[in-house]
Formats: sequence, C-alpha cells, structure tokens
Amino acid sequence: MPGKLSTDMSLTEDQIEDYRHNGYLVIDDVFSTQRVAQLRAAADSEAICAAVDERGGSERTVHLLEITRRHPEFNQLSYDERILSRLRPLIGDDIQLQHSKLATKPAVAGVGPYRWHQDFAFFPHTNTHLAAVMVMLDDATPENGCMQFLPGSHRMGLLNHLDGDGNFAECQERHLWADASKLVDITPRAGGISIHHCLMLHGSPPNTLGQPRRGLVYQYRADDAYQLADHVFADTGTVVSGERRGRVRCEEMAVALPRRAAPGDPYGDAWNQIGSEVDL
Ligand SMILES: O=C(O)CCC(=O)C(=O)O
Repeated sequence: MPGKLSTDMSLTEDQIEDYRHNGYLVIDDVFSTQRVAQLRAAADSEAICAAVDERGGSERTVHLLEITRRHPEFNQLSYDERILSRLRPLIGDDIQLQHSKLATKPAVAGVGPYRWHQDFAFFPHTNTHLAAVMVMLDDATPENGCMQFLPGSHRMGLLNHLDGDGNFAECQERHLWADASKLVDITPRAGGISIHHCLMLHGSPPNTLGQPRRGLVYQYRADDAYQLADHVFADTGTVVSGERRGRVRCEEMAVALPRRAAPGDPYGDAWNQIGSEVDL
C-alpha cells in the first residue's frame, strides 16, 4: 500500500548524514500513482518498446540510453524538483545530467543479473560529485532483481575494474560482495527513488519473479566535475539546475581510464584527449 506522498522535497539532516556515511538513500512515495502511470505509459510507448526490443529486451536486461531525447516525459522528469531538491544538498546547486537510461529486467525468470561495479569507473571525472537517481516504475524487490549495495563502499575510493588483460570489466574485488550479510537490498516501491554515490559498489541479481522490473536512471553530476573518459551522449552536459560556471574542481586521486576492446575506440569517443590521429 503506497504511503502518503512526501511533501517535504528536500533532505533532512539525518538523510544527508546517512548519505555521507552509507553512500545512498531510498525514498518512497516521491511520485504519485498518477505520475507513475504517465511514466509507465511512456515506457510502454511504441518508440521506447521498439528500441528496447531491438536490443533484445524481451530476453535480457537492457539499459536504453538517452531516454530524455527519446520521450518528452523522460526529459521532463530529469528536471523534476522532487529529484533536484534532494540532490542539491548532496552535489551542490549547479547540476548537469551525465546520462539517462531506462533499466529493464524483463518478465522472464532468471534474467538480468548486473555485474558488481562502481559507476565512476565507467565515466571517471575530475571529482566524485556525481549521483545516480533511479525512479522505480515497478516495485523493486529481491525477487525481481533489485539493486544491492555495499554500504560505505563509496569511501573505499575507486576500485579496480580492469581484468588481467587491462580491459574494462566488472569490479575485480570479488571478496567485497561475497558476504551477503554485508549487502543491502534496495527496494523502493513504484514511485519511490534511490540515490547512490558514484563510488557505491553495487550490482543486481537476476529477476526470478517473472514480472518486469523497470527503473529510470538519471546520472547527475556537479557542474565542476569534468569528464575524463567514456561517451558523451545526446543529453550529457544538459544543465538541469543552476548554471554552467566553467570551473573544474579536481580531487586528488588516480583513475584508470576504462579502456574497452573496441577497435578505434579505446577510451570512449570524445574525452580521450588524443584528438585526431591525422597529422595536420
Ligand atoms: O538495472 C540494474 O539492476 C542495475 C543498474 C546499475 O547498476 C546501474 O545503472 O549502474
């Protein structure tokens, strides 16, 4: 039974402290049943379904990127004050979108484990003021493959995601999630959200329920976090709060660039700082 819609749109001091300590928050009843119905209708629209199907979405987990450019409802949601007012205490007033996606786990039992990782390993920036918001379109449960987090892991720094050949892979520190008693299931109901720090170590088990689990993921970043590698999507850099100030803040850390095996695309498509290979 959904609770009363949360009218307090910011975070309490306790929630802010919780986020600093544990690296995540789960907040239920952020969006009304009616708003969830609109978002589900968008997810069920012909264009979105076709794009998910094209990527094998009836049989496997699909992360359909650039959803703000694929449907106006998803674009509008990226600017929603119910989200942004909760993000500002965590990453500041000037906020950009880094990417957006629809994360599906289809109604096929046993489908869709997502390997353990830190988001920041995929798209390192000059600082770690990035946070992902997942807006649930279905109740997230352990049975339908909800995300699992290792609380406090955002304080471990960036962990190794390169396999023995130096290619980008899942997190290599497998002992960290071997003890299930240290992990938490992230189970917002439909209309609820989770927010997690870009260094949160997380994964998700398969869907064993045979009912879909869909979430809209918005990865946000502070305006002063400058992207070092990986892709620039159609909506990367969209200012959703405050303004673009043209200043970069650097945290002291070393990051491994997420080298992928794709020929001609070793570090992503725009931020590799290698430039043209043609001599001018
Ligand atoms: O869809 C999932 O369960 C996993 C999503 C996730 O880990 C991510 O987007 O980083």
